[in-house]
Parts: sequence; C-alpha cells; structure tokens
Amino acid sequence: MTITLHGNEQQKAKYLPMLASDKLGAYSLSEAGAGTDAAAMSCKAKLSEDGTHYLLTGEKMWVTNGVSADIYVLFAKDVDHPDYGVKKHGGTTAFIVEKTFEGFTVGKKEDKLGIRSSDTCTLVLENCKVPVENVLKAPGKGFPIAMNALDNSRIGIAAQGLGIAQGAYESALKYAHEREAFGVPIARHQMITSYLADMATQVEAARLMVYKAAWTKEQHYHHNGHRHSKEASMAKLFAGDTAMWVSERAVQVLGGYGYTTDFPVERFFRDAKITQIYEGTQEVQKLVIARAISKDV
Ligand code: COS
Repeated sequence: MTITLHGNEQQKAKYLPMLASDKLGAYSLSEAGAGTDAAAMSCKAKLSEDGTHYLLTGEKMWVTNGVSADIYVLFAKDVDHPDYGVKKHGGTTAFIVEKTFEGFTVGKKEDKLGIRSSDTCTLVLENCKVPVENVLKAPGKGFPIAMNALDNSRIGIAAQGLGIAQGAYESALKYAHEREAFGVPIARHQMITSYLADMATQVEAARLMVYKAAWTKEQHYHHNGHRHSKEASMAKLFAGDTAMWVSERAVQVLGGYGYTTDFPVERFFRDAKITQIYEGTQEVQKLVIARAISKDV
C-alpha cells in the first residue's frame, strides 16, 4: 500500500498496525469523468477556516475493495494550492481517509462480469472531514504519489494476469489429455497440440516479464536503479493480453464444457478481461511505454 512508501512516521505508526490486522486498505483515484485521464479528477478539498482539517467533496469510482475497506488512500484537488488551476493535476493531494469519517459514504456497488469475489464501488464525499495530519507527504504532492503507486501495482496486475493464464492453461492441458475424440486424447490432435504449445509459451514469456518488472522495481528502490514505469507497463500489457488469449483458448479446448460453470475456465475467461482494463487500460500502458522509449532516441 502507498502508505508504506509515503506516510510519515506518525501515519505509519497509526495505520500500518491496522492494515497488518484485520483491516483492508483501498486506493481511490478514478472518477466517472477521470479514468485514463487521471489528472482530470474533479473531487475537491478545501482547508477549514481553523486549519485543522480538509473538507472533501465529490465522488470517486471503480474503487477495488471499496465496500470492504476501512482505510482509503484517496486523491482530491486542494483548491487553495497555488498550482490548482495552473497545472492540469495542480493541487492533487493524497489523503488517508477512514470509513468512519464524517461525510464519507460507500456508494453503488458494481455488478461485474468477473472478479466477483472482490467488491468494486463508488465513494461519496459530502464535506468529508479529513484531519490535516492525514495528508500524505504534503498538499499538492499527490499526483506523483498516484503515478508511483500505479508503477508498483501494475506489476501486481501483471502477476494476476499471469496466474489466470497459468490456471487456464493447466485446466486445458489436463482436459486435453483426458478427453478423447476419434479414439485418442484430443491433446494428440495437431490443432489442440498447437494451442497448448502456444499457451505454454505465452505463459512462460509473461512470467519472465513479471519477474523482470519486479526485479527492476527492486533495483529502483534498493540499488538506485531507474524508475520501473516502462517495465511495469510492459509486464501488465503482455500478461493482461496473455490472460485474455490463453483463457479464451482454454474455453475453446474444453468446448461446450468450457462454457459451463462445471469447469473453472469460464471464470478465468471472465476474470482475465479486467486485467486489460484496470490499473490503467492497455492503451494507457502503451502510452507510458511509448513515452519511456522516446527518451531513448
Ligand atoms: N512516478 C512519479 N511521478 C510521475 C510518474 C511516475 N510514474 N508519471 C508522471 N509523474 C509526474 C510527472 O513528473 C508530472 O509531474 P510535474 O508536473 O511535477 O512535472 C506529473 O506526474 C504529471 O505527469 P504527466 O504530464 O505525464 O501526466 P498526464 O496527465 O499526461 O498523465 C498518464 C499521464 C495518462 C500516464 C496518467 O494519467 C495515467 O497513468 N493514467 C491512467 C490512470 C490509471 O491507471 N487509472 C486506473 C487505476 S486507478 S483506480
């Protein structure tokens, strides 16, 4: 969670034990009109007259674990910050918000195609009262915190995509060796053999990209290496597409059975899709990669 990296000692002392126990944390950046274009967020924060707290107004969207969480790292624009209205992301501030804070409510819970065991919802802020000591780093310093968190979490989504692909591939492999057609296991029919070989290769390539991104991240934090934005986006892009492609092929290998809930591949197929969308769409990953490689010219 971002708090680990950006919180001050007081914030760490208060919140890390909570998160180490039974409390869940959530990250809240997106809004209805600010997904890919994160800097376009419209949630506002205004310092109270006595300077003790901020009042947050607006609505956040697509908050993973938003219903179950107790603590949120939530982004809003400080309207009194000198950069507000000057830079597009000007004034963006990261706040630690507790569910019990006055003016905070959990909004609509989404009914989703996949990842149904994790809730996704909106958060409604109506003059939500957040103490000034709950600002991460400093007012106006939130946008790099948000981007930096995404550099890290995209590796997590890449790993999720890899896990989905691996699960789908293993199900298809097992089924293809058990199911017979024309007197032999379907794994011995060349077309299925070809699918399985491609699936295995894609999964292996995705695994190496996830490991490379994780290694680059470690080099960045512990050995002064370059920032891992490009590697994280490449891993997420490749592993997300691999999850989608492999899980779709797995359904195909299982045929009609793959389309039913008797086998896990229909779930892998539904779950795979989100890895091409959240933590930044595949199109955003390409943007990040393209910006990074243009620096090499
Ligand atoms: N780490 C730290 N800081 C970063 C950064 C990174 N990876 N990437 C950008 N920044 C900083 C820049 O240095 C810049 O700071 P200054 O203005 O102080 O120089 C600031 O952030 C703005 O950067 P930039 O101009 O590149 O921002 P853009 O508005 O062009 O947006 C994209 C860039 C599209 C890449 C960004 O909005 C993005 O990642 N969008 C997708 C968001 C997303 O993934 N949402 C889904 C999950 S969250 S629920």
